[in-house]
Amino acid sequence: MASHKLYLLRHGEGAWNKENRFCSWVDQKLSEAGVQEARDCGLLLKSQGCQLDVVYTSLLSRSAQTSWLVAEAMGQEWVPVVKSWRLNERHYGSLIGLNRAEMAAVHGEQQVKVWRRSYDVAPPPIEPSHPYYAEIYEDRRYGACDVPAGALPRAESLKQVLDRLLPYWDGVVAPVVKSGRTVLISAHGNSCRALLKHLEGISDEDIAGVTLPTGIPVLLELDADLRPVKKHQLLGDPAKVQAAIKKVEDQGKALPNGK
Ligand code: DG2
Repeated sequence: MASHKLYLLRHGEGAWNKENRFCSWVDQKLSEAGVQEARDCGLLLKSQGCQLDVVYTSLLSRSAQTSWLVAEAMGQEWVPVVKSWRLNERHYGSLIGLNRAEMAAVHGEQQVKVWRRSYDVAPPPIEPSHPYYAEIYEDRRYGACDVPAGALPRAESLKQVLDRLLPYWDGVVAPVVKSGRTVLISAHGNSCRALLKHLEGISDEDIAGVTLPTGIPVLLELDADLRPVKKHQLLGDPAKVQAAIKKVEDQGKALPNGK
């Protein structure tokens, strides 16, 4: 029997989601549409009677901003929000800032799919000469992490995301869920996919087929030992959810204008 509800959420559309660029650890804000997605998500959760106790987010503005907008739309602004780099998006290494469709035109759609959705292949690491290297590693938010700055990732596979996320899940979030409190994790496409893979025991192969669109909440119903009692559900109008999934999948296609 389900005793715990856990909500996972990929933030609303960010400025670089809109431009179809790998955003990853670059701190882009929500687009106008992303702000609306976050508000709509809050209204949807409110209409379902969701009462949050704690929200966890990454250190990236787009997930934090989403958590505020969701809580505001729910009339639950008082709910504590806790942040960790361990919920950050997957580190896309040297791909950061590049346009997916242009990458598909140059390297092929299959290669882009491997970079985006394979479980254990990491993209090439970011080098100090990369245009966004200094912006990421000189940012003071990463000076106060539970690992030294030099140990932060330079590129990650989904497996490596799970490896750095699991201690946070096991040590911080899971005990709160087990205690009966309702948790929202407002994070990113791949940090949510990694956690979903772990909680549902999704195989290395099958996780490639799991796509999480922006602003669509994912409900997981868990038993007392935090084992899922049924498959996760993407909440909201099914046609809208399917269209949003297709949009994310199509981002890796080699369109001439990269849009
Ligand atoms: C996207 C994920 O992460 O990109 O880093 O650009 O969830 O922060 O928008 P998010 C990014 P894909 O894995 O879908 O290519």
